[in-house]
Amino acid sequence: MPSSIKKEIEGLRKNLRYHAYQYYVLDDPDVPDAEYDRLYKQLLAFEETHPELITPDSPTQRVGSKPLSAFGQIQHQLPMLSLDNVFNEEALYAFDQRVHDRLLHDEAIEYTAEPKLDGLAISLRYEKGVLIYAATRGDGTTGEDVTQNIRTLKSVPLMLLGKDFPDVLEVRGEVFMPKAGFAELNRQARLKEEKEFANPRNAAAGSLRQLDPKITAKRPLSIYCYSTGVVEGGELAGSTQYEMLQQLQVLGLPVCRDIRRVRGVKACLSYYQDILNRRDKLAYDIDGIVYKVDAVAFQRRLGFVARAPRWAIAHKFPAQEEISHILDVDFQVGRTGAITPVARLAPVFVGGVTVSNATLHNMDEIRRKDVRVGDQVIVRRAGDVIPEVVRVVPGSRKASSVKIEMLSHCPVCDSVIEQIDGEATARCTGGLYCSAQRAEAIKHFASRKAMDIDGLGNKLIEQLVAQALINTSADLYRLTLTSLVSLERMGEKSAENLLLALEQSKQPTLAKFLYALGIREVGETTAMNLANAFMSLSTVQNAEIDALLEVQDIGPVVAQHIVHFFQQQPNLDVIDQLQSAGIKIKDHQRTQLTSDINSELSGKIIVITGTLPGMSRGEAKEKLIAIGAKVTGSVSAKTDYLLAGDNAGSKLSKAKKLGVKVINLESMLALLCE
Ligand code: D41
Repeated sequence: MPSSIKKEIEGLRKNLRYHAYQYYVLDDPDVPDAEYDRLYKQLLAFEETHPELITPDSPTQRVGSKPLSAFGQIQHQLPMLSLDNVFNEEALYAFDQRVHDRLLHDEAIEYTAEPKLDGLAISLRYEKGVLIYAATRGDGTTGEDVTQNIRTLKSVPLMLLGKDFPDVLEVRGEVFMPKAGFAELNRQARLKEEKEFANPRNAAAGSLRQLDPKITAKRPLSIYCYSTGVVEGGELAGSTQYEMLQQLQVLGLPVCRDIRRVRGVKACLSYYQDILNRRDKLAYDIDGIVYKVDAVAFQRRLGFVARAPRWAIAHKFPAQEEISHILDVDFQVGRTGAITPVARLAPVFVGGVTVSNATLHNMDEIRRKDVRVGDQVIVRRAGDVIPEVVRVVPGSRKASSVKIEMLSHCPVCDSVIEQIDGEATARCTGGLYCSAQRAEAIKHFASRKAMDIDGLGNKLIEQLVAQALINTSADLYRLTLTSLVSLERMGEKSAENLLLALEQSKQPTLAKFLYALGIREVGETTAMNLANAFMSLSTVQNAEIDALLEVQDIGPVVAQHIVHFFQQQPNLDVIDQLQSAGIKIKDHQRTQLTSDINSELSGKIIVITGTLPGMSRGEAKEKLIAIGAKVTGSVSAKTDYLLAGDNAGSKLSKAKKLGVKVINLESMLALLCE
């Protein structure tokens, strides 16, 4: 019965479109991936037996069969405009002033503030709800026909949802490659010894420019829509940019979720700062913010100059990549002896600060990138990440450039440097004989997430080690006022404060103490898991490999590092000395055993925000992790609870918007015990 089969097929397609929408546009899937795959396979099977019922808008028809020999050209019926830029606050205020002046409007202007994605502008044309073509921006007037490739993006609807759309709807947006997909693509390229892409933007451009859509289909491309072009035979509901975006989303088109409506320049700037602070954590690369006058009526009155609207402006972030050249290479010795080659650079302003050192990571990376002293290089500083040398500027190599070789002996203690087969890292074999390793170990011991010794900064530790006032972390607790004030730039008051901070650090939790020891590969979480599993320092110390392997997230390598650490006599001596100096590890709470606990919050995904009354966020996090909850940084549809304190801001509003349960500290503590 073909007509019932036709119905079945149409039902499946409708279902698949709906699930793709939930997944790609709303980021809120309501069925597991396996269920989607099952429906998809079912549709494939039907279409195989009834090829006459296949339509181009079927979810199975995203990848066309034939590679093109060249891209056709498409004339944009309405030009794709460009955006003017500003690079600082003054210029943004001037833009806002021009808007006020032209509109003869006194009150603060409403803007839609959008992250400015670093991708490629694209125009999608839908006729009667069906995707007809997709074209690149090109010169704004004529672009390339990339329909075959755009159809392979699962987030681009081949058919609009619902019935409420104009006969002709052109949608403009940015095609981009999310950072995670980019990293994975480059990882694959490395494995296959193929050329890597320089950045997500180039990767997106390269992927879209494939003549064979099968290749594009394998690339993790996404799209966010931000505007419309031609609209004929009907209109989009709403009278503002913000409402237009909401309407696009209702029609099934992906819109960036971080877009906000703000009022006045001050609010624009705080949005800018907020996004800049979160830049590293965003799933996509951006190079600034776009502000658009929200009211369409105002947009019409403002109009255009040359090729750019007077009602929109891009506020660029400081560049994260700049060019400098390598003056020299030093080798730094880390806590575990790892030797890191560091490039000394001609100072360059990048990512908002002046950078004169950048890591070269290790010798494998130096060989892979073929970096030499004297080369011009791209330096990258993204957020709080250590600045790195990304690559050599092609064609910049001078005859005078010098190859970089690994040292045979430690630059600090002269011990032999060895490189274990299969490991990228070379290490100084000096162990605690090496003063650099000692200093790094003490820095780690004193750091905030470890013993949290206030006022004991890295420079001070280096000074103390250089003057042989301390050799190990235990020596810290033998420092006296007299020895401290003998140091350069150390006043009596600071010395007293430091001694007080040392005194106050004497009762760490087991997890913090284990972390502070600096065992290789034992980070905060592993330390917490160890504490939960073994309850006391001596049991961790005496644990055998098999017992360690039972602990959550501990594999053979980490287990071996732990056993090895506690076999070294110098390490045991330091632990003894710390205990004699008065370090007393707090009793570990029996109830914290993750597997035993059955709290309402166990296994839940929780975000913490605001100021909690009488407890730091770190402490609250520890308590939650201890009962097996997962604490994450940002609110999404997957978040189970938001623990909100005073002055909670954007996370709270997002949680409310998404319907995430919001609890305060009191109810969290109550739920912990349930
Ligand atoms: O995220 C972007 N890259 C972005 C680009 C955005 N969020 N909005 C944009 N809005 C426009 C106007 C105001 C002209 C519709 C844009 C662009 N244009 C744009 N992208 C490339 C050239 C222009």
